[in-house]
Amino acid sequence: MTGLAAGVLTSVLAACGGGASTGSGTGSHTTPKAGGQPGVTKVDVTLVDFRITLSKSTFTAGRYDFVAKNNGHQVHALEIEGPGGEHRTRTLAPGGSASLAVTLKPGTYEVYCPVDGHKDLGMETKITTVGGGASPSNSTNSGGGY
Ligand SMILES: [Cu+2]
Repeated sequence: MTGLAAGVLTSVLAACGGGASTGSGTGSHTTPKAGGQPGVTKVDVTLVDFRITLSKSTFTAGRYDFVAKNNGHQVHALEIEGPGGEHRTRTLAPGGSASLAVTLKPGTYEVYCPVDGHKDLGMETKITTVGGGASPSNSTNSGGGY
């Protein structure tokens, strides 16, 4: 008969040297690490008569630089409204552009043109921001017994 010494929880030497959370952190996009403004994602927003097109359709919470370009024949502007308030550019003449720095939080944002009537004509879209793909800070940490 062998005494099976199972279940002996010796103090596990977690030898993970300064690693962040392992696994599943990878999003589909590669964010260039080397750059001027870490963590800021640029999004191109094209305004035409009467439609808004974003260069990006999925958003995670974080900092963004929305660059609006008026490719239409009328004046347009960009407004982003949602958790945390609203942000808008100045009114842009045809051919004009402006950028808008926004920190997106998890939730739904309305993106539209605030110029009279344009929203009803179709210059409106929504984006949904999800909490960052980074795993939550505390995983199940069932270490010590009582
Ligand atoms: Cu407009």
